[in-house]
Amino acid sequence: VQLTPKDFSDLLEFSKSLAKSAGEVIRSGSKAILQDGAVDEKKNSVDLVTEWDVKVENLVKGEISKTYPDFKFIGEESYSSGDRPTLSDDPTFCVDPIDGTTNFVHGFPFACISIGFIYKRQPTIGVIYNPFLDQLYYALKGHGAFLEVPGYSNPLRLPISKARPLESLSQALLGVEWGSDRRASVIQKKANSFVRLAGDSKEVLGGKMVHSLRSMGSAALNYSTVAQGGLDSYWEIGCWPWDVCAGIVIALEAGCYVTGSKQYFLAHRDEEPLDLVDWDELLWGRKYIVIRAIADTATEKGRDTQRRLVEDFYNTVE
Ligand code: 2AM
Ligand code: CA
Ligand code: CA
Ligand code: CA
Repeated sequence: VQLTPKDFSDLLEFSKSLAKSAGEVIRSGSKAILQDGAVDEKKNSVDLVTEWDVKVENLVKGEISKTYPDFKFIGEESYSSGDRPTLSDDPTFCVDPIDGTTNFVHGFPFACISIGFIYKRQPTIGVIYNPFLDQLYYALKGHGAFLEVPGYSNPLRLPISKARPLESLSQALLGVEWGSDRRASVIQKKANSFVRLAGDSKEVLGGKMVHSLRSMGSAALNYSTVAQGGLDSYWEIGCWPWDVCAGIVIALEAGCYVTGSKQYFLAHRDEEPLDLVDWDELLWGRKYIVIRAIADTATEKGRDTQRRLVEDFYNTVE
């Protein structure tokens, strides 16, 4: 399928409006759930899924198949129920109906719908909508990343904050998550990494420590917050394509670096041509670092610093 620039801007508008209507459902679901508390435990007591995850996914999937009947669909709940298309050259939507289900269940206002669109294997459109804060993040490859937020009549271009150069991880406010795999051995390893990042261990970061760690409870919102400039980096193990697809586009368009699980494998919109990036690896590798680019990505020295930051990361975390 050959798509034109007009098709892409239509797809972006379609995805934004779909995210808004899905957001309405998420908000009414939250109201209902906080009143009568209907929650299923999926694999264990922390892997929650609600009837709303499924409802929202069905709504989104239905609207997509009405408007774009030939496009493929990857979604968390469809995947869970055995509908598992592999990545191909076909135009493909990649959707998490509710990212941050635990927050959604608790009424902690950081949950969102994440709609990614993949074209020729490459994440191309990203829309992330937090209906509790009415924040709509979106990006189309090659056209920048934006945030629509109450109080501003025009979309804000990301990053919002004038980035101070990040020269060491020790200057970072860093997003991390506990995840849903709570086997003691897994959590111990994560906690060790948190200690190495946040503590003054002599052997890492030259005895320095990151400014602090934050857990927002939503992978997609971690990505969009790094893109915005509110976090300097987000490190995660275990995410799925629907957690990161939209976020990857938004972060890249905001000038961030994104890495997959292969050491030092970096994607940045102004460096290696993005069609050389191993997108299967980036989407399915399950290990991610997204990091705000330092100010001078235009220079080789700046890019070296950037690589060193990522290297520091790999040397610090387990
Ligand atoms: P969910 O709310 O859609 O389940 C919380 O740590 C964040 O990680 C959420 O975005 C959550 O998505 C996502 N997540 C879910 N399962 C995960 C896993 N096994 N490993 C890492 N992150 C996961
Ligand atoms: Ca889930
Ligand atoms: Ca998710
Ligand atoms: Ca989800």
